[in-house]
Amino acid sequence: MSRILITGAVGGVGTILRPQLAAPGRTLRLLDIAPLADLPAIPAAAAGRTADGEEYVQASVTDAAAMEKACEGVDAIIHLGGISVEAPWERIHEVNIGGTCTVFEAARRTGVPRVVFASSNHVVGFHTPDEYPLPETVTPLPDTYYGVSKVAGEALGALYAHRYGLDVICVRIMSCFPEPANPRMLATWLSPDDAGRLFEACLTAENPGYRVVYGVSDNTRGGWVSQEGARALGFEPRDNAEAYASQVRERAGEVADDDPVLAHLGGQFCFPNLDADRLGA
Ligand code: 15L
Repeated sequence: MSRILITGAVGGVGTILRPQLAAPGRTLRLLDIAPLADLPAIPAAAAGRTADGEEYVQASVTDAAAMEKACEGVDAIIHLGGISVEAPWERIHEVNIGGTCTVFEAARRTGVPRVVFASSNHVVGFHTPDEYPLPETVTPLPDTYYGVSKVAGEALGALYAHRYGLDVICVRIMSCFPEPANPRMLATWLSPDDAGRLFEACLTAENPGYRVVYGVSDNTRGGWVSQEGARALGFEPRDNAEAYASQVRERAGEVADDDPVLAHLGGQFCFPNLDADRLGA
């Protein structure tokens, strides 16, 4: 019997991973600040894949006592919880950096041996196409406060791995959505099934120690980042966003090679008008 704690389970990636990671003999302990009523129903396409049990904990990743309690009896944590886009610094600092530190500390105190941290491509957002494919070891160039928080999360993971011996895998997720939603995602899409395979590899790889990997499908227009780190964990991507190319073209039209959205890996997150203190202005 294994028990996996998933923080941010009600969010987009949590909703994708939940049916993917369900398996006989496994309990998913789902944690989110949202009430249980907000937990989406398992999609029909995933019917038949069920965990032996699901448990629900309503708590914030910033609540140290609640996180320690949520970690009891847990074999691994998938830490997705936090703000998933740009936001004012105070919020990013409290929830993404503070919350991630709280999660690692709760894991250490309760003896959870493995944490899989949902990092992001926005850690390296300001890198440019002439540098592709970016290796896992490339210098971080975050494109937002959000990206900075993911750099901090990876650094916290390194600290907890090297100082306390936790296995920590940081997955720089490219674009994990049910389908590619725009032309950029024809290069950056991580399909739900590939996300399931990748996170399963992160949960089961033997003695990974500290790793940073990119999470992306085998997209024809990809090649922006190295797949070596993920493959070394045993992940084999099988999906390709190209299957959705005509659908995306119909919706969004063609995107020229010199479109600003393709100028940097982080796409729109690199646009000068994305000012965290004027969001929605
Ligand atoms: C992310 O890290 C975000 O959480 C998500 O909303 C997308 O913007 C994704 O990156 C992406 O770059 O497509």
